Amino acid sequence: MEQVSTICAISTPPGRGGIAVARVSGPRAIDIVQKIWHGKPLTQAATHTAHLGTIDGADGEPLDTALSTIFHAPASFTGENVVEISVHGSTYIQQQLLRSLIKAGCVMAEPGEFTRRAFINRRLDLAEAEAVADMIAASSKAAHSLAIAQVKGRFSAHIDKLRDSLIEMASLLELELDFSEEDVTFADRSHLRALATDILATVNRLAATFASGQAVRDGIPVAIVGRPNAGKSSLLNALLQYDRAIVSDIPGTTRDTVEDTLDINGHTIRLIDTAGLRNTDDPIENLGIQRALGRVTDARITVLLTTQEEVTEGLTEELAVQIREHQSCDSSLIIALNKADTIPLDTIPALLTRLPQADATLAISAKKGVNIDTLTQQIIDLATAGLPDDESLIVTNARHHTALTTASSALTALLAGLPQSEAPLQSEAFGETALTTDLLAEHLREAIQALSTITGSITTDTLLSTIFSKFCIGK
Ligand SMILES: Nc1nc2c(ncn2[C@@H]2O[C@H](COP(=O)(O)OP(=O)(O)OP(=O)(O)O)[C@@H](O)[C@H]2O)c(=O)[nH]1
Ligand SMILES: [Mg+2]
Repeated sequence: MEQVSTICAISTPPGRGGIAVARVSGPRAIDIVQKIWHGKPLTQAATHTAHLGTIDGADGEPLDTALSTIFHAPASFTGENVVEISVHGSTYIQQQLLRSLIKAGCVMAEPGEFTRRAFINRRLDLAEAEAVADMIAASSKAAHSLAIAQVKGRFSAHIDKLRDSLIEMASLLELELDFSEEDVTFADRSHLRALATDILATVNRLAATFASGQAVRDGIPVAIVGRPNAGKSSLLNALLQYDRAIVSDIPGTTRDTVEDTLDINGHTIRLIDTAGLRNTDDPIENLGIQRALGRVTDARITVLLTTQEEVTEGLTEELAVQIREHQSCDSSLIIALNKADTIPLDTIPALLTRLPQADATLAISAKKGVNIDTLTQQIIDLATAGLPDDESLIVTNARHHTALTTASSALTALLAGLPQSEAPLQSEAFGETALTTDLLAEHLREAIQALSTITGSITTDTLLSTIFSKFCIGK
C-alpha cells in the first residue's frame, strides 16, 4: 500500500502577523513535530489538547515559543492526525518552521490538499468542501452566511434526498424490466409520473436560485445607465458617499465604465457607472456606449436614471426599450426620476405615472442625496427576491448549477417519455412519444449521475483536482 505522506503548510495569510499557524496533517504528524519539539511529549498528549513548548528551526537551534494543538485521527479536520502549531508571525519564523518540518519528514501541501484529504476521508462531501472555499473567500455577511449554511451540509442533505427518490424510482423500473416478459407492471405509472414531476420541480426551483445566489455571494452587479447629464456619476458618488467619478454639466463626461463596491446591510453591491446613452459620431464615446450596454447584460439590476425633460419628450420610453433589449431575462429594471429637487413636489406623482413599466420606480435627487436609501433598499429587495429563507436551498456554485440543469433535462425527457395512460410500459399500446422502460431507466440514471456529482458520491480524479486546485495552500 502506498504510504500516505504527512503534509505541512502555513495556514494563515502570507506576510507578517501577530501569530502564524502551521498545519501538519498525516499519519506521522505528531511524531514529526515531536522531533523538533521541547516540552511535554506531544506523542503522549490526549487529542484536542494544546501544549506550550519550544520549537526548533531547520538548523536545530530553538526557533520560537510555540503552542501545539493535537488532534488524533479521525476526529480532525482532515480525518488524519493533525498538529496545529502557532508561532509568532514573522516571515522568518514561518519560513524556518516550514523548513524544519520538511527536514523532519513532512512534504509541502498542495493548494487545497487539507480539504481534499478531508473529502477523501469522508469528513466533508464535495459540496461542503467547496463551501469551505466560499467561506474563506466570503467578503460580506450575506456571502458568509450562505457559505455557512452549505458547510453544515444541509444543501448536500437536500441533494441526497432528491437522489434517493430517483434511486427509488429507478429500482421500480428495474423491477419492471426484470419481469417484462410476464407483462407485469410494478411501477405504477401515475406514481412514477407524480414522483418525477415532484423531483423535477424541486430541481428547477434549486437551479432558479443560482443567478440571485451568485449575486449574493459575489456582490450584486448594478449598472447605472441613462442619457448624458442624467446624473449617473452623481448617483454613483451619492451611493458611495465620496467623489468617485467626475461630475460635470458637460454631457458625455463619463466615457469608460467606473466601478466600485458598496456594503449595505451585509450585502455587497457592485456599482457600475456608465457612459451616457445617445447617438454620437464620436468613436470613443460610441465605444463607451457599447461598453455600457454590455454592462447592462451582465447586471442583475439596471438603474435607468432619467429627468423630467426626458419624460416629457418621450426619451425615457425609448431608453427603456433599448435597455430591455440588452438585459438578461432574470434581471430587474429600476427607473429613477432624478433631479427631483428641481421639480415642484406636487407634480412628481404625475411624472412617476408617466414612467415606462419597470420593476420599481421612484424619484430621487442624486445631488441632494434625497431618497437614495429607498433606492438601495429596492436594489437589495429585487436582487434577493424569490430566494428561499432557508439559505441551504440556494445554489451559488456554477458546477452545482450545471449538474442541476443536466438533471432537469434528463427528468424532462423522462417525463415526456412516460405514457399518460395506464398501459404497461413495455406494451405497444401507448402513444408514439412514450419510451421503453430501458430508455426511461437511462434518463433516470443520467439524472442520478448528475446529482451525485454535486456531493461527490460519483467523482473523477480530474474533477477533484480542478476543484481543490482553486483552494490556497494551507486550506
Ligand atoms: N439639481 C440637480 N442636479 C443634478 C442632480 N444630479 C446631477 N445633477 C447635475 O447634473 C449634471 C450632470 O451630472 P453627472 O452626474 O455628471 O451626469 P452623468 O449622467 O454622469 O453624465 P455623463 O457622464 O455625461 O453621461 C451635473 O452638473 C450635476 O451636478 C440632481 O439630483 N439635482
Ligand atoms: Mg457621468
